Amino acid sequence: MTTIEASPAAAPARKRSAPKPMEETIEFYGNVPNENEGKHFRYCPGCGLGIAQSAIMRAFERLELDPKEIVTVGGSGCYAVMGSYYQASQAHMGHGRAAAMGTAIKLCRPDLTVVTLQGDGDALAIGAQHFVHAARRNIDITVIVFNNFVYGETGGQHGPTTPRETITQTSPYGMVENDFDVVDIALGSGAGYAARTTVYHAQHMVRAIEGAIQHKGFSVVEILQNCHELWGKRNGMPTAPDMLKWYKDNSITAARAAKLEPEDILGKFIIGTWTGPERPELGEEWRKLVDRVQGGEVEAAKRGSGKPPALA
Ligand SMILES: Cc1ncc(C[n+]2csc(CCOP(=O)(O)OP(=O)(O)O)c2C)c(N)n1
Ligand code: SF4
Ligand SMILES: [Mg+2]
Repeated sequence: MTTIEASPAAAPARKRSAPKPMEETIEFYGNVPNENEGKHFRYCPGCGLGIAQSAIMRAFERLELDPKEIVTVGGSGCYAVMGSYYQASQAHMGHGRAAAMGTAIKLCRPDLTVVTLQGDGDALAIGAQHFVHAARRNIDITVIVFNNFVYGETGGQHGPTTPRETITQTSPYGMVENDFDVVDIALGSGAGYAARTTVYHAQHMVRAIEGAIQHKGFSVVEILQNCHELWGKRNGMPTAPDMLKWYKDNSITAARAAKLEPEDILGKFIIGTWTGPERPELGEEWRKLVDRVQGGEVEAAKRGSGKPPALA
């Protein structure tokens, strides 16, 4: 993976209080939608989505968010049920549309914390345009991308993040296409904060999500998440522990990567957080515009200033 140059960000300041026992966190932020849901968890045993789901709850807790102030917006994929496991409002969108719905919710209710839950296929194939335009507009939402390298829910077809030469249901002789770098796309489209982490690095994942939610503006967290069932089994890692060990052995921090030669970081997962330049946030700009228009500037605006614009 290559990540374009941006300022590596410091991890957000940690709270000094000890973490609460996980049972308390689940009690406060978790939810069992109905009796049947409670009896079986929807993910395959060992799926990395469970670890990611817990990390998101931990980040909510560290930020002391009230569940009533959180909205998750889910796309279509194995993670689509995740929103229903939280004590928070949720919207379940058509495939790829979560960033668009998140934008709408945040514009109407700037007081809410909006977090989209999306897959690599959802966010970067069918939903790619919504992703890049939400970044360009710099709406204050957090997009979480569960990157398992495939379309899991539909059987493990290749997608835009499938690594070259790997085997999927639809690339049985090896993937010949190049893959997207989620962090590069986010920063290149205008995100002010982007992070990459893995389900092996649970504490790092919590801090990356925490930093993203704290960031005022569009933020993205790419979570490398094991789908041992549909990707791992086809690529020599048939179990969840196999894949977690693979993340452990092949991840290096952005700070370390910066000191290495390009050939030494080939094929490695560079984990860390990056920040882009500060840009105006869409919701604030809209509210300023509404104030101006309601304040009687309409006619003056129509006439224009008569001068060429000073481009920002
Ligand atoms: C408009 C539309 N096209 C196709 C589908 C079928 N579909 C459901 S989930 C999915 C892929 C999901 O992949 P990803 O977002 O990576 O999530 P994963 O299942 O891997 O967690 C597809 C193509 C759909 N639900 N809606
Ligand atoms: S198919 Fe893969 S991503 Fe989907 S629940 Fe199973 S292990 Fe997880
Ligand atoms: Mg996927």
